[in-house]
Amino acid sequence: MSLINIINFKSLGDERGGLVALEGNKEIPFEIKRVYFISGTQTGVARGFHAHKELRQVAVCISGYCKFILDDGSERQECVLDSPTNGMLIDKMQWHEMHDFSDDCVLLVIASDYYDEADYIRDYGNFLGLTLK
Ligand code: T46
Repeated sequence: MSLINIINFKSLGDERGGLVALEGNKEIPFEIKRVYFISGTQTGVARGFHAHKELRQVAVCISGYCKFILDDGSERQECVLDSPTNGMLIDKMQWHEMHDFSDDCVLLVIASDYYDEADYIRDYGNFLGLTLK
């Protein structure tokens, strides 16, 4: 089973430059409650290392690239995000790690809910325990 679910966004760009429009319950398969972005990442630094109990997210590299690892507790799969017209769904209960950020990487993340630390599972052992239930 593929854990990697890529959504191809329509490019509305023309000779003046690129443009991608994302709307909730359309290109993004949920109502959008929050948007954040990660930038200025240092070489060799990795992020993530958690899963969410309920949150669903779509990650888009709007500049540069980075590598994602998704893990459902029984399988780990890798994906490089390197295009502003590709979004990757991070579903609930998918352990995710981000590695190998390019210097120019800007990672935009669109989320289905407001920030809630209680929704994070930051311990891999706890995550594995919950996936076995
Ligand atoms: C995720 C991956 C893809 C907030 O206060 N509000 C927010 O909306 C976010 C996203 C983070 N924070 C705080 C929580 C931490 O104190 O910012 C700090 C850094 O967050 P964290 O270490 O969780 O960052 P990443 O890059 O490991 O993970 C982030 C998201 O937190 C997470 O939900 O799925 O990006």
